[in-house]
Amino acid sequence: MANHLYDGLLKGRETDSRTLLEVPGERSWSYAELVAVSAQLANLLLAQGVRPGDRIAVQVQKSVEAIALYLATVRAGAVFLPLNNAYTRSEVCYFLDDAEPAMFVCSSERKAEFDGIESRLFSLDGDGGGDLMQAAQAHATEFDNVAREAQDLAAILYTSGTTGLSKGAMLSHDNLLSNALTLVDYWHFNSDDVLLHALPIFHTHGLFVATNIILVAGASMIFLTRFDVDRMIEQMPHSNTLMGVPTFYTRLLADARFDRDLVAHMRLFVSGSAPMLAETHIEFEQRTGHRILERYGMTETNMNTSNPYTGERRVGSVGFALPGVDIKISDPETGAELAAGETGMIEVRGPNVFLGYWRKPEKTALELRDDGYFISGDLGKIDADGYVHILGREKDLIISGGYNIYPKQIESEIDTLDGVLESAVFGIAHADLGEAVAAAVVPVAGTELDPEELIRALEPALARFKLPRKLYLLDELPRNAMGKVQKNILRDKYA
Ligand code: MLC
Ligand code: AMP
Repeated sequence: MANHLYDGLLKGRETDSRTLLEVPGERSWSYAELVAVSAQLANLLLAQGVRPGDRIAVQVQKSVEAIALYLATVRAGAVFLPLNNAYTRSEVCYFLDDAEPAMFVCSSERKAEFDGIESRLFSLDGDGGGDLMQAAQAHATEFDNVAREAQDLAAILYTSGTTGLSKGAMLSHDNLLSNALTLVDYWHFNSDDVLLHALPIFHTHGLFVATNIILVAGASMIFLTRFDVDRMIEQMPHSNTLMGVPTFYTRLLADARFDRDLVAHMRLFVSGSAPMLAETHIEFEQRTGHRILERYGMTETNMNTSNPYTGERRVGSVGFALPGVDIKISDPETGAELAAGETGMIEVRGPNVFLGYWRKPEKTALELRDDGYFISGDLGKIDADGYVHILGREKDLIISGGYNIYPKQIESEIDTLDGVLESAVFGIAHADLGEAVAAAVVPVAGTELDPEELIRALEPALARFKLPRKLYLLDELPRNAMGKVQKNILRDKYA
């Protein structure tokens, strides 16, 4: 039956014996093989009673089987809900409570923590082990897809939007497919391309941009389970395109083996998810002769803007609104549209813009206007040539190595610790990660606190990438006349 996203991604390539994925040192997977495994998994989902619209929550290591599970979920008409594998048990509990998934797939280790609490619990490990694939093997390698239309829900990705509370962004089949089709065209992807894939697959960038594009183009990818400079340099000669966060590029540039000869054959380097410094763009071009193509996206909208494939890739800009996407700049206070060149709130409208936040209509109403514009929380301007520039963020957010970290969550955890009166969490410049987490903590009067111990005490609650890398003890937090904490003062002081 017609399944909007699956049909658009695979375009009848179900029996194609060409390589889709190559896991270096292990094996290659053809389109046909991955499709067959996804059929077994889709049959398993149905046999487990999964119904159209049910959520499948997934917190697993990056693996080919995890990609098959994504496709299986789409084929079964269910909703894919990937979670960062660094999330702690307590963070995962929040998502499971909120999303009420019909099934939770996690590592064998995590499964042991949830046994008896969650029903329909399966394990999938990085090497394909665990009981999910065992159970799937009993099922047929063919599957009659569940019918799904353009506006049906395909995925939920948790994000904190412009506020600070984690909300599930609901993405439809067409949100994902329309964006992948646009990007294949805009970035000239075709079936000869080989993408070096080193991003995690629990976020928009690695899953919906990188993977969906490769599927739509009928291309292939070299699938690295994580970013590692040695492996990147080893595999670069076998690929012709790369997508990464700025940290990928600064780490490659820090290695002398990454030179003009190594990348002479490369067709395209794309960067996004975090701002890339002008100096990185310039150094990259000087070293390699290639200019990185920077684009701008978001969990709620997939990709919004991109520098052109041909034509000037303007350093310091995230390029033009993609075809079919409208970008406007508005006054953050009044919402009134501003003139070209003026700085304000970036708003986005188009087939890429999500359906709203899962079970939070009041939050959706605050960020998604009736006329379809999504209020991004990013501040910027559109220059006279139509290039969009991101100039800041209104949302209180730290982007560290491409991961979004919401200060409010960390402050709430710090404030529960014994001896803490209050805290403020902010980002400080970090050469490798772009920004790193720092915290200013005010002890209760007369209490002695130890910064290292405070950080350790946060470990059960927070994924490790969110832990403050610096923690300063202060007598009081800087506040303005309204009593609001002035994080800019903290940022400047500890820069
Ligand atoms: C890992 N660590 C981080 C971190 N990643 N700390 C802060 N920020 C990060 N991003 C910490 C770990 O907790 C660990 O701490 C230590 O660093 C080493 O862990 P690692 O796993 O070995 O790290 P590494 O492999 O070096 O990972 C760094 C990275 C990775 C930059 C390669 O974070 C990464 O792949 N980032 C990409 C994120 C991404 O895909 N974002 C797209 C979001 S979608 P300890 O204490 O245990 O030693 C989006 C929309 C859009 O934004 O526009 O695309
Ligand atoms: P997320 O919510 O994880 O999808 O992160 C989206 C946010 O990442 C955006 O709202 C921007 O703040 C930021 N972002 C993505 N791409 C870029 C870019 N090229 N330059 C600057 N910021 C970016």
